[in-house]
Amino acid sequence: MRITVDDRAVDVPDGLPLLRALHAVGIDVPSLCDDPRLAPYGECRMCLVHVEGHTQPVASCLTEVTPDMTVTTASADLESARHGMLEMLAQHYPPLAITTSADKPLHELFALNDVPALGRDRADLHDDTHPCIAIDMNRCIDCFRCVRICDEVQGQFAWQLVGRGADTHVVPSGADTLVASPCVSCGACVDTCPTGALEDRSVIELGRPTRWTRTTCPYCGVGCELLVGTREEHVVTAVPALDAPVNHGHACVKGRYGHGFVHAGDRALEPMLRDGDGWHSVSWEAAIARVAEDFRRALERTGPKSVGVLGSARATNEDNYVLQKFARLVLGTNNVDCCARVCHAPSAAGLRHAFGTGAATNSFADIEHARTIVVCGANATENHPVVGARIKQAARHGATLIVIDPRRIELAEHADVHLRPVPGTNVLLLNAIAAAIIDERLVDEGFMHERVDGFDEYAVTTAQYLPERVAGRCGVDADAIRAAARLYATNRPAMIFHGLGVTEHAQGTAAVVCLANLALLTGNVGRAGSGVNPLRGQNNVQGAAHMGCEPDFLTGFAPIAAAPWFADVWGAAIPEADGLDAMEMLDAAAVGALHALWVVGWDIRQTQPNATMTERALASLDTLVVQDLFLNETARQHATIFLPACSTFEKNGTFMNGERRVQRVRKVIEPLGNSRADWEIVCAVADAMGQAEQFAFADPAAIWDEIRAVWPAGAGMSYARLDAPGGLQWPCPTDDHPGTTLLHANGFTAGPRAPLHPIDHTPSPEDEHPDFPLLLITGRALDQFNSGTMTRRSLTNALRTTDTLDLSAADAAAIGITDGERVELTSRYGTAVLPARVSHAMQAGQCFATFSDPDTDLNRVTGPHRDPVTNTPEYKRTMVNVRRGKREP
Ligand SMILES: Nc1nc2c(c(=O)[nH]1)N[C@H]1C(S)=C(S)[C@@H](COP(=O)(O)OP(=O)(O)OC[C@H]3O[C@@H](n4cnc5c(=O)[nH]c(N)nc54)[C@H](O)[C@@H]3O)O[C@H]1N2
Ligand SMILES: Nc1nc2c(c(=O)[nH]1)N[C@H]1C(S)=C(S)[C@@H](COP(=O)(O)OP(=O)(O)OC[C@H]3O[C@@H](n4cnc5c(=O)[nH]c(N)nc54)[C@H](O)[C@@H]3O)O[C@H]1N2
Ligand SMILES: [Mo]
Repeated sequence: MRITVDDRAVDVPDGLPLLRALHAVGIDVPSLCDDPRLAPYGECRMCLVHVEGHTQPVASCLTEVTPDMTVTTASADLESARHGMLEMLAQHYPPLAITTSADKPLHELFALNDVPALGRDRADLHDDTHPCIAIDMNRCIDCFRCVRICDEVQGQFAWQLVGRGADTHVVPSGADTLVASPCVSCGACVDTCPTGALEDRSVIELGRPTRWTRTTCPYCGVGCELLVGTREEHVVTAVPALDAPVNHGHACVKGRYGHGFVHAGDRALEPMLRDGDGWHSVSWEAAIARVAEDFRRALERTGPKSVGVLGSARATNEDNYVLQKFARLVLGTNNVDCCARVCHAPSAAGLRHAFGTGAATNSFADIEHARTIVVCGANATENHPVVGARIKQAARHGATLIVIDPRRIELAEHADVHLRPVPGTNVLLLNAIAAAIIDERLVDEGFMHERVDGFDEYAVTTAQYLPERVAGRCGVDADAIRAAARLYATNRPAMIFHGLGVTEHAQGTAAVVCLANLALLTGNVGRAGSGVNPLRGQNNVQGAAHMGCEPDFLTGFAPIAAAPWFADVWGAAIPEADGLDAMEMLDAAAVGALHALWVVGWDIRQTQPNATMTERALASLDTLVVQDLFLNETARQHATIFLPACSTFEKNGTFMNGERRVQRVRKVIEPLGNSRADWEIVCAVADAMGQAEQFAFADPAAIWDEIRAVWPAGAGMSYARLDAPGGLQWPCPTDDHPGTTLLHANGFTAGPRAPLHPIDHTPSPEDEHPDFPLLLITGRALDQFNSGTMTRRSLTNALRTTDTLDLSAADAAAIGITDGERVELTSRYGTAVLPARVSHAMQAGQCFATFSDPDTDLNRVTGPHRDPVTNTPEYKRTMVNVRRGKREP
């Protein structure tokens, strides 16, 4: 739209309030209370402008842009109004605050307008209790951006207003300190604060960043884009990128404050060889020669089936591509896998079976298009917090929310229907929802007719699972199942998100297919706001598997037997023998059939189930190479060779998020100490084993170009194109293809129609036992990440210092334990000791524990059972007993 600003004709974007329209074209109008993430507020009066036809100046943040309007942004009276406003703010403002952080918007305005601060610092207005956020309310100017961003973006309401009129001020909700409020430490309030009343503690301690680098968060599969602030090669802070399509200027506690691990005092920065119980440092040359020699020996003695490698869901696509190529080309084995195995392998297998492509059908942006959202076995507000907050906001703004989770997770508080199945009964429950849809004639007949096969056979099987028949076994009321079925089938589009509560069960793949069946039955696939969407785990777990760290698939999920072009690009044949997956490799090691294993970025000792078995397997290996940032538990207890990798802040590359989006990872600082990028280490070993030519990559871009050459659906994603905010979502086959936000819009991967698959329920082999009366669910909590190697070494650690066992008040009383008391948790497989928490989220008969602390070693307790299709462990169902811990002597 064309308007006149300060006597100039200017074209501003449509649909923005005047202030933001002016900012969009680079015209500077000051403001203290506006933030593009928030609804316009009109509190600070700094953005006053003259608009022709108005007698008084108007607040531009609240003014609509109209065609041909004439705006004046600078004049003597505007200046004097602003000056007056600043003088008022300066009355009580502490001068020292300005000198320590001159670049805050308010401080810049004070300087520009020559307004001195005249207040004094009141000690009682400081709150230093939060480990990541420093609070100095001397600087609060009542713009309420913190309050608003917490409400409007995070949906947490951790700040509140007290007092009236001029006496209104901001305090933590329901508590004296922020840390005791409902705050989830997402840092949004700090990020928006224009004065430094709220500030990152790390910035105060390390100094203001002098360089900012855009990259992708190293934690979960959401893939938030961050700007990482550094000073003298030191990571100081990370803030969310405003123009990132994934996170729109939002982040969570880990992306925002979980970066301290990079500079942790115990980062392992030298290659090391085991020396009895200890280690001695060696040169890279010596370490690499030793890896090559050990693998060569194993190959000579027992052949390629006796060696294996495990890729890292934390490392880049380029790292993982090179590693699986190494396994196949240098070691001649398909024994290669990654921790997608223990996580969402059932999602990939189930969705491939149902729709032809084993990945999320839709995008996070669809959350705002869905009328119904189903969250099944996923605790999104803790584990994918940026997506979780979006789902929460959608529910607040009228979307129907159905939560299927045995625990009363935070999203359940916002749900229209909360179904709480006994862990391990998803197939019963999801079939019951399908049976109710068929029974109540809510099937989308048109969609069936056009795009779906096999309804009749499916309906016969599914009729066995009517809600009234299975309600007792899944522990959910039949009427509630029917209510959920009606909402899902009729209030469309309806979008499913699912997590490990679906996949980490003995029925993992079966339950994913059940979800896909529901989407097909109701026409909830192939349109915006619908589909089946696994909330993928780590930053690059989607990518690690997709790059070919999978025994049965090459890059791009190409089946080994049907991808002859790889041999052309690689100049050598791909091994034909079936490979072992990660679980099978450990099984093989335990019986002496696997001799050498190279584990990159995966702490299998701490995170694999049934730790006693894992230990036995690892102890049986002749060679265990661990390549990691730290001497994690796998390295500390069992490795024979340690190779120091650098973190993703220290290298270039790409990650693939849970919505098939490839985004750039950019080097923020140089590799610390002697650490090296994973791909470089792998190429050096390939070289030492006589395969230099196929591993002569100059940089990650060269690796990526080879990836594009073997992966047709990724061919159009050059680094140049990926450099844009948000990168690209595959399929993206050509240089001019825009990428794909929605799969299966007009047909499925294999053809125009997809079949419904009848699925029967098979009970878990983890059966009930009188000695183990409680059912243990294991999973995560907001402030720690998986093995905890990174979050335990960051400021975030203070927010959650130990694993916990949650149980209901009824069970706690029956066992005779109080909140915080240490308990002994025992299963058929082992024992762990950890503090108990009485939690209203738990039902009687069930308990829940996290697994981030090596001292707890929670996986001593979990068992050997697996999903029969993918071998994914049944982490979510272990029968246990809980006893009062032994008294301290
Ligand atoms: N803060 C944080 N974020 C993380 C991680 C972390 O460690 N910490 N890890 C990342 C990784 S690797 C992953 S894979 C994701 C995992 O993210 P999620 O999938 O959310 O993981 P969990 O917390 O393990 O389990 C999810 C839920 O499944 C429920 N559940 C258990 N059994 C059943 C069942 O039989 N049926 C149903 N319907 N629900 C059940 C549990 O009560 C739990 O609330 O998170 C990623 N993000
Ligand atoms: N009881 C129980 N156990 C579980 C689960 C559960 O729900 N319950 N969930 C399972 C699931 S879903 C998962 S995904 C696994 C996760 O288990 P892990 O994959 O072991 O956990 P992470 O903490 O994600 O970290 C892996 C390792 O990568 C290292 N690392 C980080 N960045 C890099 C890098 O750039 N290069 C290299 N070389 N190393 C790097 C870290 O230091 C860490 O040692 O745990 C599984 N274990
Ligand atoms: Mo995971």
